[in-house]
Amino acid sequence: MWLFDFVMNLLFLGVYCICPDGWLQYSGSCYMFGHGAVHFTEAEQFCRQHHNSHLIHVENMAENAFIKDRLREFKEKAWWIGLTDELAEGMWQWYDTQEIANFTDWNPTEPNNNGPGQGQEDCATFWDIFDFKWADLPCTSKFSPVCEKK
Ligand SMILES: [Ca+2]
Ligand SMILES: [Ca+2]
Ligand SMILES: [Ca+2]
Repeated sequence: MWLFDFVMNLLFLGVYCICPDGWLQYSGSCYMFGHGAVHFTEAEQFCRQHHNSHLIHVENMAENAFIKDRLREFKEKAWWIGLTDELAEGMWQWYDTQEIANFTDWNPTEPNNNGPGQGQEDCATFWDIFDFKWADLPCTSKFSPVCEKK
């Protein structure tokens, strides 16, 4: 009986407790919401320093909806997504794998590469004014990171 409990505990830990303290688990990934406003590259750096994660790579509608629901609980106005067209204008690539984005959730007016008076916009965000649909904004803007660890 003792052995049975021991094995069950190991299984439980293995299945349910794979995320570090303070991280949120969803469908095979762990997420952490950074609450400091930093540039895009600093945001990616922040994630790498925290359990070697990356800025979020949104694979599908379910993951996107799950994260947007969480973001609505916070006061921050915009959050970095690990998606950029810095290498080639209009070609949106995931920062962790360089893959071209398949699923996206741009607001209908975005990406426009053209914020008022802000010049080029090469980095993607969840933006509260669009109910956290995505918008491109200048990579030098300061927002909070959403980190994802597989
Ligand atoms: Ca993901
Ligand atoms: Ca751009
Ligand atoms: Ca824009």
